[in-house]
Amino acid sequence: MSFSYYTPFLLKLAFSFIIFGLPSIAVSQESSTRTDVANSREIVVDMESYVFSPSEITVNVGETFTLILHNQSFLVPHNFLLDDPNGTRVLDVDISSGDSQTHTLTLKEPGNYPFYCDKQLLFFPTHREEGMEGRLIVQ
Ligand SMILES: [Cu+2]
Repeated sequence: MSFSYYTPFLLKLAFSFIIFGLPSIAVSQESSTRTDVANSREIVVDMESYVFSPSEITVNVGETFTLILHNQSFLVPHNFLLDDPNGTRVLDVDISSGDSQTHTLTLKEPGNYPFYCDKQLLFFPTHREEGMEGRLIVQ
């Protein structure tokens, strides 16, 4: 392992500081109501560079479920963009590194809902292009 092995990562790290600054204590935006959360199925989604796990989630039409989105990255901010089968944005959540957010949803239209992270650092590919995408199947 030479220094050059780490160079791309160190460059990204340096750019991260320049673009995003040091990780701040994020103000978490909880959009869900507590009564919904108490009764809904919880689905944990881990966000890393550059993958969602799980990357495929299946829910039932009309089911109320809660997404618990964890950004596991040490420095990299991610987002969780969810579109409906027609391409209309359903959820747009920014999650800074180490943070997590909870969102409760009820989807009434069956189909495939793609989700992805479109963050991008300068000229690097978007996180989605790096493989950070998945799909929510409503059946
Ligand atoms: Cu990302």
